[in-house]
Amino acid sequence: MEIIFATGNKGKLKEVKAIFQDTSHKVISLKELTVIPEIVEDGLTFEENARIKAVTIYDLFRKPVIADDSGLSVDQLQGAPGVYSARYAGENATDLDNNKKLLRELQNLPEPHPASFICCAVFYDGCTYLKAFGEIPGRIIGEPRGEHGFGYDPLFLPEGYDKTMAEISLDEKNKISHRAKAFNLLKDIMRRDGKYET
Ligand code: ITT
Repeated sequence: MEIIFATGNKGKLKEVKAIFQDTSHKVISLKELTVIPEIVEDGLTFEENARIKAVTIYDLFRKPVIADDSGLSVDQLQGAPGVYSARYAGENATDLDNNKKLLRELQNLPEPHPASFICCAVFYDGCTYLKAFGEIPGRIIGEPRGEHGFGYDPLFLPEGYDKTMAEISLDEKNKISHRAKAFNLLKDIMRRDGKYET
């Protein structure tokens, strides 16, 4: 079965393609489709936004869709940037802009800066809606380290690790990350649901 992954984020796409590699599903991205639609992510929770992405893309292409909404939740910032993680430093913010803003917000607060990455992954095919969550605890460090991954990875030290999420390989990230947990669980739920061979 071909499944559209409703994302414009190249980093997510690499991770999720690898997670679905051991299934009979072929994950295709929005970029491989002819039209790249604008999706208005105006939900207040990760699940609402993931569902908006999946339903919008299903309505356009009428093919099974997976989507995720994810972000960083920092304890000392009362859960921010949260669902606004992608646009923390403004509407067209780059990863670098967002990372700089995060460091500015934390600079006068005492260390450590506990935080978690959170992901809600969903599947929708016009009749069945399935969802799964994943989370990874860690902390934010004072300066970026590493070249892999995307987003806040260079600033995030997973609990029990001495390397940031940007210093580990994609394979290693896919063993521990919020997204890997959510999509592996989603795969299990899809299998249990019976309709979808994984
Ligand atoms: P799509 O909506 O097109 O999937 P997006 O980047 O806008 O792409 P989100 O709305 O889910 O995705 O926002 C997630 C943001 O949270 C992302 O841009 C990063 O800033 C941050 N984030 C989420 N998962 C991350 C990860 O694994 N590593 C680093 N940062 C992450």
